[in-house]
Amino acid sequence: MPEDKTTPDVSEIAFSADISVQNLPEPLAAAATGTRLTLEQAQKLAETASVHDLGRAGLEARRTRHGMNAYYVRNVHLNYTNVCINACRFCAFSKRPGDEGAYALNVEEAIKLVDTPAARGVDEVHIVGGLNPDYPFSFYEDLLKAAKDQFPDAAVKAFTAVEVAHLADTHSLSEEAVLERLMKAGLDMLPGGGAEVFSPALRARLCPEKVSGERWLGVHEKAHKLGLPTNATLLFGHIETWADRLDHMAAIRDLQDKTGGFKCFILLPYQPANNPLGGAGVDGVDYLRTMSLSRLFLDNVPHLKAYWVYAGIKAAQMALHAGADDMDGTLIEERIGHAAGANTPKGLTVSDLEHAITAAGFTPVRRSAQFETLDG
Ligand code: V47
Ligand code: SF4
Repeated sequence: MPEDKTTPDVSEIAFSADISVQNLPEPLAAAATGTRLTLEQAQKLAETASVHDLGRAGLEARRTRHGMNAYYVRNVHLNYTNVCINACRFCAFSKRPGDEGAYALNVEEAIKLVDTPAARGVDEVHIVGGLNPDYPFSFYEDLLKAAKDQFPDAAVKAFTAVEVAHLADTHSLSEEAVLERLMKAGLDMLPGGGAEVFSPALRARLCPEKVSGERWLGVHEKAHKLGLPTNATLLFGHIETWADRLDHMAAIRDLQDKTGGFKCFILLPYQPANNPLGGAGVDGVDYLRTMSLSRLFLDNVPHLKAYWVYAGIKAAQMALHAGADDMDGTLIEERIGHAAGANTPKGLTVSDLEHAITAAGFTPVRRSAQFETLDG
């Protein structure tokens, strides 16, 4: 068969000498090769550096860590309830009790929802929900145990720091006690949701009922001390400034210096539909520049996720060239981003994901929830 010349070898283009760190202005060249950026330097880069320069530096920083690998996970998302006592202004997922479309699954119903042929053999079960005060504490333990029974080979990554704090408050327990009981029931990892943006002034406008950024960080610190790895997120592209984004990342970097417990940082581009906040959402160039700056600034967080559900598959492919090394997973049925207008599929097959990664010029690598490499 003659060689297909219509499809260029992306990896050769992407990694040619022209786009190496040579001739990058400082402090980008130094950051690309491992020198820590100060907040002031990062702010200046955010204001002045081009998407191309940031991208070259971000790509170099991700290549140093992960070479040509781009990770994905076979996973399933399970949202056990959308009933929530909070009303975050960006959220299109939550409902008040009794509202049309409000649901609160019991353990059997929740497990039935993910008992599908597509979910067989997943390596990660991601479970989150609204803050629903009607569940007894035993529900969370039973849900973890049932998820472990249903998916014995999978890691269970469940309950954001916001849910953990809610459980502590509503059941008069310390956050440590909540985490310890959940770990005993099968919790392997905390997801990174609920961090939003840490600025108190912004939280007062975006999510006034939500726990503070300080408390979110405190729950993650306690989890790390108990040996529970976690992820971190930033919701961006709404009303925040670059200074807000960087302050948020600085708080994550500081905690990571102390504990080393964060596995992955995930940029969540704001989805603007069906919520009271509205707005335009994130454009592609802003997404790529923010990805590169995250890779450079968060020098101590090993993985950076291009979450295809919120970014779109094409932007996520480009993000692999801007600093990201992970595409998240198959998901099967995502609800939070889709409620807010994400126009991506609700799930992808392994072959879709591997194709997206390969077409972008990278090597697909199947991983566990905690980023260990898995076979095939
Ligand atoms: O906690 C809510 C955010 C999060 C909107 O840890 C919104 O591996 C954008 O955290 N636009 C859920 N974001 C998603 C999440 C996540 C996803 C994949 C992997 C991991 C991980 C974590 O999405 C929520 C909230 O912070 N969110 N509404 C919105 N309109
Ligand atoms: Fe509730 Fe979470 Fe939605 Fe806020 S983002 S309203 S805490 S479900």
